[in-house]
Amino acid sequence: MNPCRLLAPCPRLALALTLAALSSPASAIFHNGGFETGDFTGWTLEGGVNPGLVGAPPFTGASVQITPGAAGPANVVGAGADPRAPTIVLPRVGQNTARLNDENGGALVTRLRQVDTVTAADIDPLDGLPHIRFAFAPVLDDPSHAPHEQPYFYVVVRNLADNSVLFEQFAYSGQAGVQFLSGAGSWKYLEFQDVDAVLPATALGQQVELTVIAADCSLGGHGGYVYVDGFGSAPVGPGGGNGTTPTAVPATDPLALGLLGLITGWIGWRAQRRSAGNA
Ligand SMILES: [Ca+2]
Ligand SMILES: [Ca+2]
Repeated sequence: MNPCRLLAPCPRLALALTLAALSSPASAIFHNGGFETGDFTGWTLEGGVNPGLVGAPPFTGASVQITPGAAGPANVVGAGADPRAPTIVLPRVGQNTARLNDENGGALVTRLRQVDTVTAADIDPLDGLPHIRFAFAPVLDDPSHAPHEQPYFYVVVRNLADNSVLFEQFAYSGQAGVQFLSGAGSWKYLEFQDVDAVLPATALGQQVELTVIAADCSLGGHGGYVYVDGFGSAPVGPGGGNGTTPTAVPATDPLALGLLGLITGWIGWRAQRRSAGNA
């Protein structure tokens, strides 16, 4: 909303900049984190072929192998139903949600990546620490292959300064302990899961790399994909899609709200003084 319509007389430039800094999540982490451009602007799409995971469960990022190749399938979707995952509601937030990989086989891997810097705008005032938040919903065929051959989903946030893992999550289709829902046929899925990764205070000012991977089964006959949305430091917002707008952390900051009240009060006081002076 244009602050000039909220605050009359129109605020001075400095005031406008202050308000923008307090209320805008634009400087928060990840460009186009909600895919609201309708495409993958700001992101790098890569991929290749899945030769299978290395080692035995529990798998980690070290288990992931990708034979280099063309970027895997990916698209941005709006409102609609998923025939393989009937209770998933799309889009997750805003008007668009990304879908990495697809229902077809081919042992393809889709990898989505973005590097960005953690700033003070990513600090959640509730705990004073930077956060990375997003929502994901994997939809994976479950052909009951060996675990290392199953379709899988993997997300990791690394600190590029020392390559340390700040957060990672891995699940292969049918993995024990993961509460998969039964979809159409042999498909398994999760409804949207909200992730809130708390970063250490030392991450401030450092570059982090977010990577999301969705892989078909390594034998070539079965597909899998993952919906992702709402990448940023702010809470992803209420579910259900339908144009829901993400909630910005700074907007709920009591300090910001208090300052906004003070500024609004000051403008009202000046307007009163002016009209009193003109009378
Ligand atoms: Ca979105
Ligand atoms: Ca596929």
